[in-house]
Amino acid sequence: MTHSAPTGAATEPVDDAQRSVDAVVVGAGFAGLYLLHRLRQFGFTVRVFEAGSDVGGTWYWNRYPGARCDIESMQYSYQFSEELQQEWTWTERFASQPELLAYIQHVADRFDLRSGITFDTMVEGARFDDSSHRWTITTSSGETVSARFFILGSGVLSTTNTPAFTDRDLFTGASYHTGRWPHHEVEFAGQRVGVIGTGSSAIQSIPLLAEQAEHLFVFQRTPNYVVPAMNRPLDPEEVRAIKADYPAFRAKAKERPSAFLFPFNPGSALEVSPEERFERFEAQWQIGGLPFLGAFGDLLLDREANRLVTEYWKGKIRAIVDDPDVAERLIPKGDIFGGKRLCAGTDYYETYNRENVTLVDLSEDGIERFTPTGLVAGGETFELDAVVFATGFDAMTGSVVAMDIAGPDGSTIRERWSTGPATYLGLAVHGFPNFFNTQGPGGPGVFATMVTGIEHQTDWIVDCLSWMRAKGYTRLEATSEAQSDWVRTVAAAAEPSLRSKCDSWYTGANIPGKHRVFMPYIGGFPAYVSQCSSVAENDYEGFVFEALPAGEARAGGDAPD
Ligand code: NA7
Repeated sequence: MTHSAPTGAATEPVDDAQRSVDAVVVGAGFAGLYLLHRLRQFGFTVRVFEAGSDVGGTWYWNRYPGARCDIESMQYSYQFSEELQQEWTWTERFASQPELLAYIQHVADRFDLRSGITFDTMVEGARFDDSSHRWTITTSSGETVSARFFILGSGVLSTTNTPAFTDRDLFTGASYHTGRWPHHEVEFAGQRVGVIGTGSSAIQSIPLLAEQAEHLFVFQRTPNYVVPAMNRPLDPEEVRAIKADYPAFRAKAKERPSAFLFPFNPGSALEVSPEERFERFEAQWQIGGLPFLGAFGDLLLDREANRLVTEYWKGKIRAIVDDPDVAERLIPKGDIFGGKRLCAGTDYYETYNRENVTLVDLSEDGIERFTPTGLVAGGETFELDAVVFATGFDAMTGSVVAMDIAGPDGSTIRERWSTGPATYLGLAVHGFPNFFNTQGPGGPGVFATMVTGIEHQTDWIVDCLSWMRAKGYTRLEATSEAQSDWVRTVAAAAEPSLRSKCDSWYTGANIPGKHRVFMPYIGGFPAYVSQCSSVAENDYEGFVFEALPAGEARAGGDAPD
């Protein structure tokens, strides 16, 4: 974790042309960068605002020890440029955060994207004006920009959640959030370290923190299901084989519901003998990571199938963890296997066999309060030098409602979504013209390989804008009916899945007071693509379009033809 990000770009004085553009984009992660590139390719003028000092999004902020992607690097990468995918060489099956960040920085440089990005600047508000069909966007630096279109690439997991623990501010030791990790090396040697949370971020960091700390206390409210990632260096032969026809490999992946190729058996776990079932689980276990869920097609659809995989998994954990009492505390009680995103770890359970690691069970009482030198939980006081909050994110909606985004009647998305997010295709929101969100609620999000989903949504948005420009339209808005239909489609897709029956960040259950609804569309990537295509082919059915009188504005704002 020695990589230090360069500052994204020098802040140039802003000229008039930059105060009025076709599109303002929020975020310079995978989504924002591709939006910028694609919009420029089609002749739209763009400003991107990014809170961080460099590109990278998730991979800029999440620098905690062990941070790594759980989707294979050959698939978790852009495919819009054959040259790019040929020239970049991934070194590991699952890329580490430094490698992912280096890749994103390479993309920004290769396609000259930094010149379109204003770093260290947050978009605070946006207001749509119906007389000009334009958004006025305000930023944390006090800048105001006018844009025909306002597009978010602000991230699914970017608004961190730090629970309001009693007296948290009294703690005088060091504290960190995994999602806002410092850019310098953090030293834990000789320290008593507490990690709060046992989600994916904690699971990746705990084994490495345990190696450094004098003693590591893991404060666990709910145990998670973790399978071994089986990460390894990539074999140059396997890379060569994929690169020999990368487009065909990508096309095959896009036929899968998750837009991700992995060994998958569509059969039922209930229709095979116990021996065959065990062998199948064992084979997928050895493959490692999320593909474990591909052992049978009904693991997340049928409670009995889910119980069987849980039993197999419990046997594994009990065999790894030496202390039977600790092992039982690490096993979720009654939760659906894979209901929360399955975690892929490396030496996670083995870490609990170390003498310097203590698992603290918060399931009964939670953390009572912080003190200047530690915290109190279960009536016991823990003296700590440092605390790592691995407490997750206000997922999917957090980064959207953090901004004051107001439609023509002054109402905000924050208000509209207080009873749950509603979108059309996950891309547009009724009442908010010329506004698009990427990877938000109602879209496939993390249920399809993120970068693939981003490319699809971006292409769709830019095609739509180009179509509007050709037709002379200056305003589009999703109809209330189309949005309601889509909300029903999203709910219907979620209904058969056991995932929709769980408390997780998918349902907003991790944030106190957040409206509970299963937010992503899990009907599968091919079904999503087909719905988006059919809308586009039918002249963007479900949207209404308007044009300002000729002379008042050209479609697409200031874009050249
Ligand atoms: P997660 O998966 O949301 O995990 C957050 C963890 O923090 C989880 O174990 C929570 O326990 C715990 N938590 C949250 N609030 C509290 C309080 N108040 N007290 C104790 N423990 C708490 O976030 P991650 O960053 O690990 O991963 C997010 C995604 O990033 C992941 O799914 C991958 O897609 C990548 P809980 O389960 O709520 O009881």
